[in-house]
Amino acid sequence: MTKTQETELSFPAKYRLTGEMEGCADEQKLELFERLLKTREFDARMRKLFRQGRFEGTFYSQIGQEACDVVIAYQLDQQDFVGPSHRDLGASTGKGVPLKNLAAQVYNRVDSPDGGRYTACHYWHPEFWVMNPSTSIVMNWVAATGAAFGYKMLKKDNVAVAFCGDGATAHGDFHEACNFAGVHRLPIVYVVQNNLWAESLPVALTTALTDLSHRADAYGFPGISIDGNDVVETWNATREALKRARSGAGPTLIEMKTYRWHGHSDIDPADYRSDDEVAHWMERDPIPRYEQYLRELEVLSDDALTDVRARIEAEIEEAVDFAENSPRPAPDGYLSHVYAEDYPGFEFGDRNPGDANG
Ligand SMILES: Cc1ncc(C[n+]2csc(CCOP(=O)(O)OP(=O)(O)O)c2C)c(N)n1
Ligand SMILES: [Mg+2]
Repeated sequence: MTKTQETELSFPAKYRLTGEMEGCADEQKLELFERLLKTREFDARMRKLFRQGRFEGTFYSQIGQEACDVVIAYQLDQQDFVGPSHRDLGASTGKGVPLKNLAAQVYNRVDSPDGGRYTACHYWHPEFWVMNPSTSIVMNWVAATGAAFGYKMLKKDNVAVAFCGDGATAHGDFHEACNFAGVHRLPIVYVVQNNLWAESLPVALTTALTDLSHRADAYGFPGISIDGNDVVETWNATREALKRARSGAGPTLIEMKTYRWHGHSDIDPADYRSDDEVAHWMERDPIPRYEQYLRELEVLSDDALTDVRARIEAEIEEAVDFAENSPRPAPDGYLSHVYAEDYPGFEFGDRNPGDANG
């Protein structure tokens, strides 16, 4: 595993991207590339900062899987609901959440949308309609399904998108959410990121299925399996599923085959995997494949790439600075957002438990 985080254009010819990205203008193709690269670079920077001891806890790297959530999130309207899980930085960056809010979340500082209360990488932002991921995995599917039900009852043409991993598909909440969405033909797209592992548990011990898209068969809506490291295929499949949801035709489940390059979180050396397996997936890195595709289309030039990299670098610097200068949450704020009213036996003092930052 000697490859650096930098994207490299050398990859086997069989992974070259071809075909049209339906309904995607050149400016959108380029903006999507910028969001993908920004997600990669921000993640790589946070991993370095964690190793330098600049923030506590851990970090859940998404490197290798970015296309799975950036591509669909990029296509959403502001008021479409997003239910991310613990490895879904791209669900926020794809939708345009500023990096400074995300950095403050990683650092657990008061300027994070959660006021510094939650665990690392549980990225969210209320103004962008990205929900706070749930600690109990795949609860976000139940919440996103509820949001989709709300959109339907209110006759809005918004959609919801929920993300999870392969391991989460064995959990009861996954099945209850799918069942309800199938019965009510809800406007929702479910994305399963099959990265072959749930912590150290291989997918073969989670399910006897080869393609997790077959999970949808039990709930009466379509399921498809795609290469989640192929931006073109991911764009077309998610675009179609979003169209289907918005038109009232109901849910779609998309299994995206992908891989996380690093451990479950950054305290996991991931020595349960073989070097060959990791190398095999690094060759299928989604970002250089897409970069090459854009170069062949003459949508991306060397000069444009220099500008993109400079903008990303500046936003990351600003975000790190913002997080490092944001205060830690005050200790006496720990009970805020827990009780609607003062609870007998607890002393809130003059602090209003409803205050955002305690
Ligand atoms: C209900 C529940 N069980 C266990 C955990 C601990 N846990 C957090 S992430 C995770 C692995 C999830 O694997 P997967 O769904 O494949 O997602 P990935 O981490 O691979 O992205 C586990 C076991 C949890 N948070 N919630
Ligand atoms: Mg997994």
